[in-house]
Amino acid sequence: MSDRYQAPLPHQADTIAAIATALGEGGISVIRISGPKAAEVVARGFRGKHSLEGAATHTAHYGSFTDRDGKEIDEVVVTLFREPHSYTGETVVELSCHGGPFVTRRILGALVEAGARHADPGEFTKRAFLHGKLDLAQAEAVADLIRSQSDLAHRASFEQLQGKLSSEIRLLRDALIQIIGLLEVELDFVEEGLEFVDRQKLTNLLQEAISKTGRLASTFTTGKIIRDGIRVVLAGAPNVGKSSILNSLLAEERAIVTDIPGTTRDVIEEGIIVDGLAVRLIDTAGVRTAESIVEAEGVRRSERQIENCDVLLLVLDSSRHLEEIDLAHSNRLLTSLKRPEAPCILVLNKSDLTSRLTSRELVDIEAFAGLKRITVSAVNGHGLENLRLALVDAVGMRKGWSGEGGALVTHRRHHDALRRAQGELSRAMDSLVAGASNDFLSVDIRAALDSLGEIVGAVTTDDILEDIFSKFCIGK
Ligand SMILES: Nc1nc2c(ncn2[C@@H]2O[C@H](COP(=O)(O)OP(=O)(O)OP(=O)(O)O)[C@@H](O)[C@H]2O)c(=O)[nH]1
Ligand SMILES: [Mg+2]
Repeated sequence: MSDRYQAPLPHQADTIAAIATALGEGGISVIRISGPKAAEVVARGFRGKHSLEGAATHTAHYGSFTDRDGKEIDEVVVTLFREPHSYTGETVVELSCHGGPFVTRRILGALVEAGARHADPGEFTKRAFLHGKLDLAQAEAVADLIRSQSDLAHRASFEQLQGKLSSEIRLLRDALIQIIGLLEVELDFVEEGLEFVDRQKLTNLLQEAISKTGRLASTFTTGKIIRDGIRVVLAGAPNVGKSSILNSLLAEERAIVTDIPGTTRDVIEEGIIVDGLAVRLIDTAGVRTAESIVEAEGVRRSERQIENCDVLLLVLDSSRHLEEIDLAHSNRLLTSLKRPEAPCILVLNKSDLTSRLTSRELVDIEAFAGLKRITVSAVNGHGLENLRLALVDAVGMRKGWSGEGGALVTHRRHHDALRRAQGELSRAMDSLVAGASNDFLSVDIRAALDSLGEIVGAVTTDDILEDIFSKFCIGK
């Protein structure tokens, strides 16, 4: 089996260019050029002390950059990385100019006129993968690292970029290759009726591979939360103080608050960080029998948010008794929660006012049975810290994730491949127990080897690559 994906050879690739920094006004912008003619293409417009074409790798050169007619566009610094010692593995030039969109685009335009092609999204990283600079899991980590918004997400993506997941996959694949080796050696002697691989040893090796694969796949529960953060929906009857709680948690007056029921009509979403974890807070319209079309749409939107949230905060106003209508709302909200595993917390707001909503009243309500209760005041801040911690607790992340120990699976693609491999290995185990022949076993173990190979890109298809790299930004 070939162990590296054979794509159209990047050696025959053309030279690509793209703006690598975010487009906007800033100190500098960087344009990245990669390909066999990178130095040549840049040299057409570069006017410096020395010629770029003869320059050594890992050198920086100051000069000006001109358009095709020799008109100067800007002062630039170009850094040259000669093949294979670069991000992509090809010759790469990074051209820094003044950070304005107009100037940057003009230089990019001049580079294209000089023979470069506009890069596709993720094409630099794709080339890095095709040249073996990164494996596929590491390439995916590049996009995650760029997008990370919390300490944990950053650490998880950085570890993946450094190869922590890849090396665990490699160990697993090596173990499978060892088993296949044992089975195939024996196959050579089958005609002589020899069986010299101890079945018990084979069972143990296979069992170990199954457990390790399963254990790695199960880290996805944590990994998904770390990478994507948690979605927390604030829901409840009108006027209970949902928007006020959102504002207090954000420490800014983001949502409009009034004493008129039905103030919030659309969904408001903002992010905070709790214990290093990204939390998306979603404020919704108070659910009631919507009187106007606008409100009715707001209510529908709230319900849609609740359907796919990670934690539901059901807010009640503790300064008044529960009424029939509150119960009807709460029940309706709780039934919108399509994922029964998503935890729901009862938030008793307005604790600064005289409490009328007694525990007694709540205990009797069946729909609230077993729900965690937190008393807060959006006005004086009482209980808000508890609420913040309860969010992290609710998704099982109170102790956090230390980054120590084994690798973490943060992508559904990796998780699915691991589960597939686990299934294939379990099938092989069944065959082993049933006394099936070695080639029978080998087929399933090879399939598992391929499934694991998909994670790091040792086995892949153009479709998988297209799917992964098209999600990158241009210039990455
Ligand atoms: N005393 C007191 N008043 C509060 C508290 N939280 C909110 N309020 C008041 O309750 C009223 C409604 O607050 P909102 O935050 O707009 O309530 P909401 O649940 O978002 O209401 P809708 O958007 O209409 O569904 C406002 O007058 C707030 O000032 C609180 O903790 N204590
Ligand atoms: Mg509101």
